[in-house]
Amino acid sequence: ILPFDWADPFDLDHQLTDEERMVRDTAEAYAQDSLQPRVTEAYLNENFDREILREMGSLGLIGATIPQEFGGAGLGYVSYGLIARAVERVDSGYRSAMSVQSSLVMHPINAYGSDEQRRKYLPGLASGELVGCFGLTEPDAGSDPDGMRTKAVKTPDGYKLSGSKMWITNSPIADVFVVWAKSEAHGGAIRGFVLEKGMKGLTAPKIKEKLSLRASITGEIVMDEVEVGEDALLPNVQGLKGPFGCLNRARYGIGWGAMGAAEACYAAARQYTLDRKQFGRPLAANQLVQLKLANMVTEISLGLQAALRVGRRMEEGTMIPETISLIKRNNCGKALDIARIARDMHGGNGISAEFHVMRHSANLETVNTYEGTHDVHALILGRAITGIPAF
Ligand code: TGC
Ligand code: FAD
Repeated sequence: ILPFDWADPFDLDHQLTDEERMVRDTAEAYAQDSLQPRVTEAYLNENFDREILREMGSLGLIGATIPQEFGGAGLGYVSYGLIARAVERVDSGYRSAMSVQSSLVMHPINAYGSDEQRRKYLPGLASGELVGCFGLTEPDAGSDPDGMRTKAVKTPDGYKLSGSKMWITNSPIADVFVVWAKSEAHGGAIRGFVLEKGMKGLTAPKIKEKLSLRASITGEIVMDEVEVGEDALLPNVQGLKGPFGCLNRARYGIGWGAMGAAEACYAAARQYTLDRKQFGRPLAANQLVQLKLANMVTEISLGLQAALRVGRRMEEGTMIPETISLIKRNNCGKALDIARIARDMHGGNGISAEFHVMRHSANLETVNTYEGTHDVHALILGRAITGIPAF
């Protein structure tokens, strides 16, 4: 009989290819050696170090699935998921920076852009020389992006964009802005545009005093009659399926990433309760404590297997979007529960930055909300189950 591995009960390791294991090891070494030592200071001071994107770029951790001819690593979706998991084991905010750049900025330019747009932006985004952001959400249109007010009005040689986007990861430091607007010239359909820092009328003020995801920078995008040429339009997609095609990939990565944060909390709770003694024996000797650890390892193992399954289907070209909602919703919800319980298991120490669990718990409040809230993904699944949209 083989022994139970508390850190990998279903032997995920052996379900990966050699290449995937190599990517995972690179991402984990970088995350633990370079990100972990600076995360507490970054979180407490609400400071995202922009160099992190250059560092990730130099290791091939950005745009993992983008073809090599445009600077990407040309890897599969499981590799992308493993990067998200390794980075989010340290902090959800660092994974955010990576996944926005890869899935929400590079993917639309690669999938919906012209060859010139691909050549102009993708190599710089892959290396981390350029920072990208993705503007879909607005102050009055979050769960319902179809309610957006941002408009693109046709001009003789391009478009004029007006409107504002809210809660946009990376926007205050972004060089490249992928924004979605209703275009009058296309019958009011939602179209994607690539804007650049410094354009007249374009500003991106920082949103301060977040109590979650503090190591990630978040802002608005304000467009006051920003004039762009025809070359700013993403030519190959129209309608909400444009942004949703990007969200499929980012949500999938979050399915892996949230499990990374949960694994960090589970490992910390296990070690803490083995080390700490109360009533003359380790906390881990109590049934209530073991129940909590058993629940954690169960949810993490199942969540990782589900994420792996969805990733393999993405690689085969047989992905079903609702299965992404399933893992995004469940893995985020379970990770949040695990982080809150791990915080409790650390007692008073659990509220200290030194023990990391409360930072993960606070971060996962955002992760459970962005890219479609927990309940919105339930409604997406509900529609698929019943055929009735209940939004
Ligand atoms: P609906 O009628 O369902 O669809 C409109 C069109 O889109 C197509 N479609 C999809 N295409 C690809 N993938 C998917 N998953 C798709 N889902 C829908 C659909 O076929 C249709 O195409 P067509 O050709 O017929 O026009 O649209 P709806 O308005 O009824 O959708 C409702 C709902 C709730 C599902 C949707 O609005 C939704 O998902 N809301 C959540 C919004 C959201 O997730 N926002 C995320 C903002 S970005 C972000 O949070 C980044 S955080 C980044 C970080 O820091 O990590
Ligand atoms: P609302 O849509 O107003 O929802 C409020 C509550 O109502 C939620 O509980 C929701 O589940 C519930 N609700 C809504 N509709 C229904 C319904 N029909 N039935 C039942 N309940 C419902 N967006 C971007 O475009 N780009 C980014 O880079 C980005 N980064 C983000 C970073 C951070 C730190 C945060 C916090 C958000 C980010 N977002 C980004 C925005 C994010 O996607 C939205 O916050 C999210 O989609 C929810 O929208 P909302 O905040 O407007 O909430």
